[in-house]
Amino acid sequence: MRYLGFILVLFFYFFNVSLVSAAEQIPTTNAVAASTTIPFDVKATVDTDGDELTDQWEIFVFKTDPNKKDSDGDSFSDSTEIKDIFDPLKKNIAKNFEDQDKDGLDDRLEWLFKTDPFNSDTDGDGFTDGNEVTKGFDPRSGSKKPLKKRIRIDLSKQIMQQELGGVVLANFRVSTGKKGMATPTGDFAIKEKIPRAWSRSAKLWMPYWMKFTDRGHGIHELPEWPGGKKEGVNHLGVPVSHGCVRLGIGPAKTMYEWAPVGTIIHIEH
Ligand SMILES: [Ca+2]
Ligand SMILES: [Ca+2]
Ligand SMILES: [Ca+2]
Ligand SMILES: [Ca+2]
Repeated sequence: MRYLGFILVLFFYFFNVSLVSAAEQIPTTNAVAASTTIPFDVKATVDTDGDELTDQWEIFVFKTDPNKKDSDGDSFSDSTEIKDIFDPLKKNIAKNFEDQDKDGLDDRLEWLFKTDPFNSDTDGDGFTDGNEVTKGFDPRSGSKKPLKKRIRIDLSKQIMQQELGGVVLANFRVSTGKKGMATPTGDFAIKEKIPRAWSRSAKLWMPYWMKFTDRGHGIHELPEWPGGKKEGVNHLGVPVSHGCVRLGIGPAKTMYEWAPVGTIIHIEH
């Protein structure tokens, strides 16, 4: 009996040590445990207010009101605002959506791709949802067939949309053709890509050039004078070009690297 206390101390010592070391060895244990306690069901269909967001997505993901189509009362429904990358809880504020399962796909895109925002690999094929979307694959199926890429340009809004499988991945501000030199509307395709093209007529460099008409229309970064000065930094959002579609520094490179030759460009008013 006189050893009982000693044995108990030993027992608790090892018990605690093993708990600590288990937690240290598997740092994701806590996150997994927390997510499995959330009764979120990606397949649930109840949408009490009929705003396209099921009650599950409203309550557990976006924290919007499942009984009110327009949670912040700004006349735009919760789903419209989320699609347009706006905050459904604050009036007229663009939003950086959270990525609750840290898989590289934010909650907005999880909703649009119909993936599970609390499971980093919805289709269980070993690739995270974010990785699949970045590479252009469907995060909901193990299919090796890439999703369709499309570039949509809205001349009235001076916005370019990067679309994958019909889902808008991002919106970028553009500057298109000015009056009398308007950018043509319709469906085109990227004909050629040149990392840094030279415009003989304008005597300007056009970085990240993607040509889409034989008349010389293309998408490119803000043009650059031979001395390195950028043209029209303040003109994004205003149609001032000679017909080309200008993108800012950053978005131009993003789109150049993302869109292969042949990608459809849809241009409308
Ligand atoms: Ca709803
Ligand atoms: Ca609203
Ligand atoms: Ca995510
Ligand atoms: Ca996957």
